[in-house]
Amino acid sequence: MRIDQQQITEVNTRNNDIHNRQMDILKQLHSGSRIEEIIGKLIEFQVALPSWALGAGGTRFGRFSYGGEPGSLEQKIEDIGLIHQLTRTAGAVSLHIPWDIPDDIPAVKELADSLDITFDAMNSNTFQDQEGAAQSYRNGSLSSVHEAAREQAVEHNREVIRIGEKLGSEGLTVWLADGASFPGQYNFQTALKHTGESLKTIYAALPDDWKMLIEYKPYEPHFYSTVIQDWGTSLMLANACGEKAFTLVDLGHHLPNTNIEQIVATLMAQGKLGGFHFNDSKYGDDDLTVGSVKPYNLFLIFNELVYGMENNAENPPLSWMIDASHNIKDPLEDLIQSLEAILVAYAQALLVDREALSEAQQYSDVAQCQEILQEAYRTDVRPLLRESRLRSGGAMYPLQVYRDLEIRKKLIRERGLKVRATGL
Ligand code: RM4
Ligand code: MN
Ligand code: MN
Repeated sequence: MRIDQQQITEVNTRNNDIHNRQMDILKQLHSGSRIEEIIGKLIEFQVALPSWALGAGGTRFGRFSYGGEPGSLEQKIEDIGLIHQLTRTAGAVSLHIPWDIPDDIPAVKELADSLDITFDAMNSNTFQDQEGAAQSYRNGSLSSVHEAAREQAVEHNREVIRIGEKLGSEGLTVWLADGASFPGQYNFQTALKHTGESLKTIYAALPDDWKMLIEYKPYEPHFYSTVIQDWGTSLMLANACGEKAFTLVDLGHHLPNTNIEQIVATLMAQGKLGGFHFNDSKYGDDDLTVGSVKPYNLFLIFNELVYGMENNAENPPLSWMIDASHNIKDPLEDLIQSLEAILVAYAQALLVDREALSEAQQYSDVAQCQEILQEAYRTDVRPLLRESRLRSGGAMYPLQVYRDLEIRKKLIRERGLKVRATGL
C-alpha cells in the first residue's frame, strides 16, 4: 500500500499559515542561516526501523493484535515505506535473522529500493534456539563452555554477514543474552575469554567496509550476571577485535539513573561509538516509545551526540535504530511518535549555543551553563521538523495524516484482522 502523494500535499497546504508565522518567529529568535542549517541536518537524519517492530506488541504476559499486521518481510518493508513516506526519516530497515530471512533477496532489495529504504545493520540472534539446530543456547552462545555451541553461534553470525552483504548492509550488531542466573553458575573469566575469542572469529569474516557493533546490557534475560554487562566491557572487546568494531549504546540497557550522556561522550572521544538504539524507560529495559518518559534526558544525550559529531572526526557515522516496543499502541503510530521525539531532541541539541556554552564553562558560570542548555530544550522546535518534512515531501503532521487517511483500516481490509506478524 502506498499513500497518494497528492493527499499529503493537500493536508500540508491546509496548515501553512500558522506554520509560516511560527517559522518567522524562530528565524527572528535565532539567525536565519542557523535555522537553515538545522533544517538541512534534520532532512538528512535517517533512523532504521527493526523488522520486528511492525507486528503487534505486548509483553511476555500477553500480545494484543491491532489487525492488519504484516504477514511477511515484504509487508514489513511496505509498512516502513508508509512511515518513511509520511516522515521522510525512516529510510532504513534493520533485519533480525532468523526472524526475517529474505526468501528472494533481489526482490526484497528491489522493493526496498522502490521505497527509498536501505539496509542498515543486521542483527544476529543467538538468544533463542532455532528449530532443528544441533546445539542449544541454553547455557550461552559465544561465551558457552561448550565448543560446539560457540562454533554454531559464530557460524550463525557469519551467515548473517553473508545475507547482509547481498542486501547491501554494512554492519553487524551482536547482542548477547549470555549470562548467569545464579552465582557460581559460570566462571566469569572463562565466559569473557570465550566471548572475546568468538567475537574475533566473527570479526575475521567481516567485510572491509563493515562495522561490527557490540551491544551491552547489565541484566536480563539473566538476573545475576551478563557477559557483556557494560560499555567498558563492550569497548574492551571492540578494541581487542580491531578498528571495525565499535560499542553500541541502547538507551534501555543501563541501570536506573546511569549517566548515559557521559558514556556517549567518552565513547565518541575514543572514536568507538558505532551504533545507537532508541527507546525510553521508567524502570529498566522497558522499551517504551522514545521520549515518552524522559525527554530531557534524551536531549542531554543528543547534546553529547551532536558535540561528538561536530568534534570527533575519528568517530564513524552512527547506525541509528529504534529498539522499542509499542505494547498496546498501533505500531505505525508508535514509530511515528518515536521518530518525532528523536528529531525534536536532535533539533534542540543543534540549537544549543555551543560557543556561549563553552565560554560559560570557561568562566565556571554554572548558572549560565544551565540557562543555555535549557533555553534550547524549552524551545518549541516542532516547526523545524514540519518544515524539513515539507521540503522533503513528507507530511507536516504525519500522525494526523495517518489517522485522516485511515491507513490502519485499509491495512486491515488488505491483510485481514487476524493475521499475525512473522518473527518476534
Ligand atoms: C535486545 C537488544 C537487541 C534487540 C533485541 C530484540 O534487548 O536490545 O538490540 O535486537 O532485544
Ligand atoms: Mn538494542
Ligand atoms: Mn533491549
